[in-house]
Amino acid sequence: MSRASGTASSEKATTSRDVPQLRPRDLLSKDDCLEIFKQVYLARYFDVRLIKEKRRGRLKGTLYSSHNQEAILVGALFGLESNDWISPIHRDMPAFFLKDIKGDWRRPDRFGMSINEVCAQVWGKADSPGRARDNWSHIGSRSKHIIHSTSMLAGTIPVAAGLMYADRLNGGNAVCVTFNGEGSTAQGIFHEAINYAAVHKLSVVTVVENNQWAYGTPMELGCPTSDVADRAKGYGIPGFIADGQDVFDVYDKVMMAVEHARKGNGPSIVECKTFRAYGHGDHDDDRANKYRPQEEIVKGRQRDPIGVCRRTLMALGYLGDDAAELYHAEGKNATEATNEDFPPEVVDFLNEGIEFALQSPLPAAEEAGRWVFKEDN
Ligand SMILES: Cc1ncc(C[n+]2csc(CCOP(=O)(O)OP(=O)(O)O)c2C)c(N)n1
Ligand SMILES: [Mg+2]
Repeated sequence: MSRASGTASSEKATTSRDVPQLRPRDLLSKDDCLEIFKQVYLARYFDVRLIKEKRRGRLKGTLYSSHNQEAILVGALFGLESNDWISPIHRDMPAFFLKDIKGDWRRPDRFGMSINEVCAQVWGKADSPGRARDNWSHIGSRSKHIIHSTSMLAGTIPVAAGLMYADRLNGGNAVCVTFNGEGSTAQGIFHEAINYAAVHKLSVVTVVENNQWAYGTPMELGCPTSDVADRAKGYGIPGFIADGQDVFDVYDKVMMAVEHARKGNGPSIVECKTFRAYGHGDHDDDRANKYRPQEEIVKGRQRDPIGVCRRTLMALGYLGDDAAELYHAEGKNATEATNEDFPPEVVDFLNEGIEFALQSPLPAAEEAGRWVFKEDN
């Protein structure tokens, strides 16, 4: 497969377990499917809006865009049980609020972070989960079942393995979905952790967001096989390949992996083929336009996850022509998209989070020395 194509067909799954006749998506209701569509818009709007906020001078820090990769986050998270665990990393910022979001985005008791918490974190404010010690994805929450993200690529997979071992010993039946880039699959800890999980049949689903680039390194210089999922054979576990532009294909493959784990059969790898829309971070945008051929960028972004999802819903009869034409975010960058290109509830939801972050104070200076040593509170 060419690097820029960013697609994969269901038939290419390298697992011995074929796609069942009744796919997991076939059990989704019309409301579920429309909710999934709205969540894809939400993840896109988060990205577009933060880029705009930074350009307007209202936000500092590096942005790691998940533009063009939203279907992976939404598709992988939608079918999880509330108390399942996840471990997002730098390119998965929306995952922190998409977890357990279901149909009620503002439910206070859900197992995911609120949009207020996530925005306060992005803005580095006192009300952020990380209490402004760091910004972006360096957060986690034991109570919300989100493993703390660190910069060490693949570093959360062994944590997930340990966690799932503990969960089993405690009589639980949770699954942990870890998110990783294809670059992280070259790390020693990736192999060690998945091997351990395979030997002990731990419920760890390793989602690999194969966006073809690890910073400035193309896939073929970091991975000797064209499909990361092929590595699963070496651990004796299933390796699924999903079309990362198609939220329903991601949903199917992740749910098959989750089901496999839930039955006590252990871990899987789910490789989602996609393409990184921008630079590694926004500091890298200009360079990425030089080290990646223009044709590759155009091709890799051709199948916008919003458009792929829209067409599926139209084919199912869940979206009529008028409804399908309402919002035009598809294919647009932050410079081109406006609020009118997104459903109003998506815009309102993020507005609330941003307002909260802007009014949240900067942390007090004394905060810096707290929690270095054990404290009572
Ligand atoms: C162990 C380790 N080595 C190197 C880095 C530096 N680094 C940060 S992100 C990155 C590229 C990651 O690429 P990939 O895993 O494909 O994820 P993507 O950014 O494409 O989503 C690198 C090399 C790191 N954070 N950790
Ligand atoms: Mg990558």
